[in-house]
Amino acid sequence: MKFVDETIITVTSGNGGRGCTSFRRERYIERGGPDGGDGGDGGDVILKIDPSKRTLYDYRRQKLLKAKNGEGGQGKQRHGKNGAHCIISLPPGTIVSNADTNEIIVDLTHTENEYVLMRGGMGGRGNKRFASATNRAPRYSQPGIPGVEMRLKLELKLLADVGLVGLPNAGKSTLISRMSAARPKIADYPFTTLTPIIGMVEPPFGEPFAVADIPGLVEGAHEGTGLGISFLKHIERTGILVHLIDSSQIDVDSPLTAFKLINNELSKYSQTLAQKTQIIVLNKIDLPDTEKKVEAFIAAVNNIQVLLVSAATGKGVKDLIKLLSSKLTKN
Ligand SMILES: Nc1nc2c(ncn2[C@@H]2O[C@H](COP(=O)(O)OP(=O)(O)OP(=O)(O)O)[C@@H](O)[C@H]2O)c(=O)[nH]1
Ligand SMILES: [Mg+2]
Repeated sequence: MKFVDETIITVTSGNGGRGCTSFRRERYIERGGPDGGDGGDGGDVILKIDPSKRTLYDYRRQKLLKAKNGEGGQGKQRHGKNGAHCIISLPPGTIVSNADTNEIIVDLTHTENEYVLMRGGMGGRGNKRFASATNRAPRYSQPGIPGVEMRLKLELKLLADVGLVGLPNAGKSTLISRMSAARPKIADYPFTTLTPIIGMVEPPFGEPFAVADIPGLVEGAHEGTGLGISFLKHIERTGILVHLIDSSQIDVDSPLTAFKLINNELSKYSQTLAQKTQIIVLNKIDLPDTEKKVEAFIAAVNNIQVLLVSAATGKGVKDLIKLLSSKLTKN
């Protein structure tokens, strides 16, 4: 199972500017020679790896990207300005192909951090360049060469940045549907989620990030009980785990039972998972009688930060998104 972010964009390199036809016109100088300058070159389309990017999100919105045209040449041999390049910053791992032929152009994991995809059109030559012994006053210059348009397919295998873990029914799928546009199945029976789902979360500031919702974990998950083990590997490479707990199910006499059970499964599966940054989130705080249970839990984990949310009403979810975003940026 892989999660793929994919989008198609259209890129265009800049047109070359026109060469200029012009003659020197100055007082006291009769029949001044040709002095038309060359047009500027059109801008290139350049692909660049930007390690701070994690998704192709920007290019879902902005699908037309164009380099600037070169400016025309002018009299007095003035060269037209070259057009600005169009620089497309992409996250590491992006595979770029020709959307019409599906041919892979470049895999941005295996390349230098900059790749010139298309050169801009060359500027045309001004008439000055055509002057020769036999034609001292050429009355022509070249037009610039037009830029080229191309449709590109961008593909990125997404690695989730955040993994949601918890018992079945904790509300993981409800939470991901609150945080992102993902619409997993939600129901009041355990094991509703059967395959991992990924959702893109857009924080108010900063880069979007990917959250993975996996099936609920149960005791013995590391040995394959429940849907268990095959899904834990999907969250092994995430930066952060959100450990979600149904606050209405907390037993005040032994508030950490569910929390410990899950952590035990994680550490039996792999130390990498066990040692990940974990954000503890108590869910369903909209339900009656959760206050005492929440208090008991907080007292039992002393000093560890605990967030309170209701995935159902959305309460606390913004704060969770902000916290995750800031932790990911620091990583
Ligand atoms: N009252 C209340 N109910 C919630 C909240 N979050 C989830 N639920 C309910 O809890 C039940 C389980 O929610 P899911 O999101 O399917 O739980 P899950 O953790 O994804 O469960 P599995 O996929 O089986 O592991 C559903 O009936 C949800 O409507 C909440 O904040 N408040
Ligand atoms: Mg679910």
